[in-house]
Amino acid sequence: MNIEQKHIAQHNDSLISAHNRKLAYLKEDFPQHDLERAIQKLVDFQIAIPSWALGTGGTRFGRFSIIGGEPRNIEEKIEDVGLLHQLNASSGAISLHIPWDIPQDVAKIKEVAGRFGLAFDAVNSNTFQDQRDAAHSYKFGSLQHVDKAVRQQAIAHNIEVIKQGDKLGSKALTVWLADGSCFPGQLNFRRAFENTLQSLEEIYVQLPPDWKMFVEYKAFEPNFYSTTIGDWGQSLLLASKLGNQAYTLVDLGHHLPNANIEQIVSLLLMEGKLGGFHFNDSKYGDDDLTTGSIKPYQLFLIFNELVEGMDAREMNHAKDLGWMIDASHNVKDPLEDLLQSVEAIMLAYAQALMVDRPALNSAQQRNDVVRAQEILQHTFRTDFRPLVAEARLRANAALSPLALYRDLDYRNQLIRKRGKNTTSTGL
Ligand code: LRH
Ligand code: MN
Ligand code: MN
Repeated sequence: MNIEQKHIAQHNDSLISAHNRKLAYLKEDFPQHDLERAIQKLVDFQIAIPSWALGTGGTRFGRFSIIGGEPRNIEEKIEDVGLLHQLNASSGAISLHIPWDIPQDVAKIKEVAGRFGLAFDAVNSNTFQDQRDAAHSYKFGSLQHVDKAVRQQAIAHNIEVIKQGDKLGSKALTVWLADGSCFPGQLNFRRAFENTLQSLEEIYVQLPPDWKMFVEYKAFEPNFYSTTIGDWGQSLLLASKLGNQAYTLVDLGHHLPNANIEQIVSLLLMEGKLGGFHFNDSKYGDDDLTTGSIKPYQLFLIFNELVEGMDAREMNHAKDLGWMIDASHNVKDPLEDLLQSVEAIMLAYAQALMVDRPALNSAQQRNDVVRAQEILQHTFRTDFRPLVAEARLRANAALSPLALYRDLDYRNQLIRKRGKNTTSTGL
């Protein structure tokens, strides 16, 4: 399904005078050059949507398919991302998870993606669930497993995922392992780590030369005593040993409580080993809530380090890292939730772009703690939403994507087309 350009135009017409008024306030307070630079960067910035977030998610305590109209196959998942991209012009890619997604008809999948101008971001492998008909179980791990046959099965799966992703035009493999242990004594840590490294090496050598491998870490869950790639140190160690195509991936929900994620980001960037992000938000652990819904200041501080560090290394903000959402939950229309997440990410990025960096540097050099804090908080508390909206306007998208989605009653259109009782794969 497509949104007609005339609906976007009518929607924008109805909001344009209020929008221009808000933008004019910013023009009074900030140099035109800085605003224009930020708007252009926002136009260029794209965030990949995870295929597994498009249906209503759930937890091990239940899954409520209350929405309806959820995508029934990859083509429909791509169409949903296409819809988001038409609304916000910032969701120009999809990240697949194999075998939750089984890209059978590659030509057709590429044709649908092409219709919406979508790219395929990192492909994700899955060795945290047993697949039907699999010869071996991952109950005691996959790439770390004590039995070489199990490791080989997991290695072969990852190589297969690279092949599938390559056909679609993906340029990265994300490896997240549930491997670890639940009880002291269960695992020999050193051997588990060595097995994991060796297994990753066998996958790494199969990467096409222009591909990256993202090594994702997570502190706990599903294992509750140890996780073999449990933090950024373990991930960085693996990525460094593997080589310059391997990077650390930061999922915001994967840290122990109160971890200083912005500092982790800064140091990984400094080392040239930051691969990308899985954006989400959380209050307790890996809650996978809407990005920016719980800790928006933290999100801004992360982007503040990203802009500072990427500029220091003369990196391309839009292209040199993988920007992906990783969220899945029970209570919202997933498409509305994703619009909110993308909006929150764009806003944090806009805020970080607008930080008075020379003034912040100077305050830091003078140990003027109060001034440094004031600079960051002044920017965070300024309403830069009109900059994000202006970027959308210039990219022929909607000034208020969520409002237009609701005005067009899009969910009911999807329900009419796909039915009420739809299920999709995913967590
Ligand atoms: C693990 C994780 C990882 C998986 C995804 C479904 O918690 O963040 O990225 O691939 O969730
Ligand atoms: Mn993740
Ligand atoms: Mn997670």
